Amino acid sequence: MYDPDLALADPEIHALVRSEERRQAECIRLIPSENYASRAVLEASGTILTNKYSEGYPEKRYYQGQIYIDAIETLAIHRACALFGAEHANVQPYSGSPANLAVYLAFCQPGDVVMGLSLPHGGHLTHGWNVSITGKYFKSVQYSVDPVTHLIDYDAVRALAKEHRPKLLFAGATAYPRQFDFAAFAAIAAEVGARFVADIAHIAGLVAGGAHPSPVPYADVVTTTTHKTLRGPRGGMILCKSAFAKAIDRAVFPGLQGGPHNHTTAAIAVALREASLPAFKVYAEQVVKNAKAMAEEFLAQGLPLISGGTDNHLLLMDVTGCDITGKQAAVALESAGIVLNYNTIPYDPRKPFDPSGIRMGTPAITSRGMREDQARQIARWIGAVLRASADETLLATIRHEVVELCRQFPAPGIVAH
Ligand code: DSN
Repeated sequence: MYDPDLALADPEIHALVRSEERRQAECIRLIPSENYASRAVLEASGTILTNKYSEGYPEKRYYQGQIYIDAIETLAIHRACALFGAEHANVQPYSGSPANLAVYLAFCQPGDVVMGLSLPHGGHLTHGWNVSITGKYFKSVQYSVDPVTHLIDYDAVRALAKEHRPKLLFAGATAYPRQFDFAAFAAIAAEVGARFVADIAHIAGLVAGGAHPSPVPYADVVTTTTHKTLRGPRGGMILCKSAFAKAIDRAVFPGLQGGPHNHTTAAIAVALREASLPAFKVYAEQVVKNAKAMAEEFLAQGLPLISGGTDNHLLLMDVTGCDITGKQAAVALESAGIVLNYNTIPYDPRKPFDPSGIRMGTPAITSRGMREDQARQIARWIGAVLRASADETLLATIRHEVVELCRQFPAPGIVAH
């Protein structure tokens, strides 16, 4: 039987994967939702488990041949519950958006009122933003951050919730550099009879490692992706109280999805095991230390950070004071080997496709073993680029220094070729 490896079977795709591998190895990855999965996680997600269909749940499947798949999914569920102290876990959502959609399906009817942080203020599309199905099929009420402090104003959230009485109250963000007061959200949800949903996609690794308070004691449901700070494969997970287990499981399957991606489930199980080890706690704490070190360096350079700093893995900067837009900044920084994304800032006068801000985070550099000194150096490079983004010589010099730094800190999961 002819069964060649990728290099032989498809040289074009093989070459592109190798090039992407080199790019990931040789640039500084600051996109806060990205990370480097370990070799073990990558290996699990590249296995023959991809060949198997397994609609249903362990010991309740619609296809035969599940002896090992059941064992793998059961391990993943137990590890998720143990790591986060949850009563129930569903590890089948394909990613964060399907995980959130399953929560709507479990608890809402179309047209019900739901409430979340608005996208331009750092929320997520699936927390009810108008272009998302969650903003189209449900009556979405969006809360904002305070115009001066850029922090969530819990009194304002309470007032809005009392006015609109949502069925679901989401806490969670893609661009909020501060901690969430999950107890406050739970109290507001209880006052208005809402289910409290904490979407911890960005901070799951910090929660697992004890570097951010956990919502699990407070939230009815916790959703997350598995590939950001948690450092697993691309996937999703829902944690909930036992009382909601049946509703959540039925919403994921058969409500929303077909067969689970078993190779991903196995890789999630591996990542959850890794996250339970002492080294992961050190990593999670260092992610925050590195972000704070970057913030200090930016502030020392007079570069303004939204909310004045960070408590987590993420920083959001208004770059317009450097006479540059967010997009121009992101493009110039990529030329210098520093990859981040342009982002709206709260109350941004500019459009989302070329907003005022850049968003950056420290999970990936921390996974490479970089610490505060490297974080400060990266912040100095960013400052230099923002002040002279058209200086090709400067960009090339920094690019060279970035590659040197990256060589000193090999990325997990990437084999040198
Ligand atoms: N795309 C993710 C992020 O970058 O934050 C959110 O889903």
